Amino acid sequence: MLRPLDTATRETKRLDGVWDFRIDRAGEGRDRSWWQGPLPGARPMAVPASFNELVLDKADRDHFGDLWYQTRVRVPRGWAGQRVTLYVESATHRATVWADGVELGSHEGGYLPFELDLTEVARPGDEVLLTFCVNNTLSFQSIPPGVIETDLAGVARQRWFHDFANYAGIHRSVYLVATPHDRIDDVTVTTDIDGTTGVVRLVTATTGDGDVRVVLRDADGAEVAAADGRDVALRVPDARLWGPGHPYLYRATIELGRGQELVDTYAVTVGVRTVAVDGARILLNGEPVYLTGFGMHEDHEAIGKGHCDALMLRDVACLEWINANSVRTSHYPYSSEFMDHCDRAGILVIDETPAVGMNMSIGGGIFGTQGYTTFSPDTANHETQAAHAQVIRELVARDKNHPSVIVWSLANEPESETDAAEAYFKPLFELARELDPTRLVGFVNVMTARYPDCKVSRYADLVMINRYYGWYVFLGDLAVAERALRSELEGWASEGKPIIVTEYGTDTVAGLHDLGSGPWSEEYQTAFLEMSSRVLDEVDAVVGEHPWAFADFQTAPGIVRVDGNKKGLFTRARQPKSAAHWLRQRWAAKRRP
Ligand code: GCB
Repeated sequence: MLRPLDTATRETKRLDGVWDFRIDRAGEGRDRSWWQGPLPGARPMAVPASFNELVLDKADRDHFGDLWYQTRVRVPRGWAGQRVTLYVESATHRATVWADGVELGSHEGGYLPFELDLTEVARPGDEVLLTFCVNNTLSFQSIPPGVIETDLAGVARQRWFHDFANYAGIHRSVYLVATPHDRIDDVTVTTDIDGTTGVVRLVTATTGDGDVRVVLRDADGAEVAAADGRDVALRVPDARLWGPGHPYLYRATIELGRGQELVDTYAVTVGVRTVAVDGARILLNGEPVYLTGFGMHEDHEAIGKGHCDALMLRDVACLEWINANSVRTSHYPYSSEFMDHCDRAGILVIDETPAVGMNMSIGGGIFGTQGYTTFSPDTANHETQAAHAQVIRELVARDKNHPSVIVWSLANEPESETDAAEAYFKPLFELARELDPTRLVGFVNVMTARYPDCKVSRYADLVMINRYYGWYVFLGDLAVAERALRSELEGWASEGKPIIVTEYGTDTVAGLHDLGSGPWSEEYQTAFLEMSSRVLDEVDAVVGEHPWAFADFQTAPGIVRVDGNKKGLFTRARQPKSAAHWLRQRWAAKRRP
């Protein structure tokens, strides 16, 4: 499946805007076949956006179950004879779609795209009525997991275990796409470096026969290499490499032809770079790299997890201002626009699946048993593992051509100290490596599976750990926290793998100042970062630091969450807290050769 793109043989029409919407409080829409005509009782809803932020009634906002979306769209009349599809970038957490009452299909998983064929239904020049039934419930068989429980008052409630709001809706763009019936179906780019020559391998899958021609052009549009075939290795003498500070992008055009006829054409950007592990170092283009940056969230006031180019660029501007060279897409795949930007800007990405909250000793970021066993026939089981494998497949399929992606993160803070966890994760590591042998594979280890108790990290190419010494543990006692952090990092370092500390931080209320540097104050956040940074600098195996988090974000209500999680270095409105200025200086120094 290829992303929508306008080319000489392809056209796209973006369907974003105000759609009709209805929250199915009574769960009646499926029985009443709401896809068969105009949605009864509809109200307006923005696409893309999280519906939760645009409805003010609490019961609506917290609704779990079905959400109905509908729009009427005219299929361009010039599309006759083409294959017409609907490409949905994100419907959280699953959706079924109808066109003029005909069911097109369904997709499970809220953060990755899917494509449905509506060639048979769409009549070029006519309108078609599109109806989406989006469903936002979480269960132990979904990724991420959740459970519906009945409270003391007998009311059913959706519970989830991850520490961010369970925003839902159509979160990214929806496209109508016209492609030829015989077409380019998939393109896989991998790159290597041979002396000063870049080697770009391009594997093209097509439906229908024909000849494939690949042309690689530099950033000025000049042809630098070309070859014929479905599996070609292009050699680029004196290649300009891709990396932070020099995000040079080539562009490959792929043409499927028959004689003089151009059957289909598609294009992808190409960054020539290699990534490898050498002992306890990560090598980018053969040189050691040190990651500065954050785990983030797609999270903004009023639109929740809805994608917005302007807000994305504001995030990116903050990343540049603070001298970050990397991010982790905690805790789910981010929009393709964001991934494109990371390619353009030279930001390294740890690309994470939505597998977060698979640990029944933590809930919403807080340690404490959740009343379930993580891995069992009734909780995370074979079905969950199959859903997890599927998101890994879909993530790699979507993001495999982004030079910015250097690590696949299979999960955030799952249970990893038990035999059951090992049995669950081992095949997932094997799958990820089989799908993509060119990148590093890891997962993010939690504090309850400290060194040397973890049984999953042995399958990873690198160690990624979240540690809260000085916050959840040893709150307010940074001297003891420092000893504990050092001792644990030294333990992990003895494994001989590179370590990235993917989370460490303190909740910090912007504007709260304290001469005594007490917890929650801006002074404490800075003191905590000074302490942690001192330790990270002492341990050679540490090759990356991602303080938690980039910005404050919304969570479920909780007794340690005041209008959300406040561990941001930036506020939710993307203004720096004092510690951000300190970090900016530190990272400026790290950038110097
Ligand atoms: C974690 C989680 C993250 C939470 C954070 C916290 O370990 O990975 O999702 O938001 O802790 O602030 O508690």
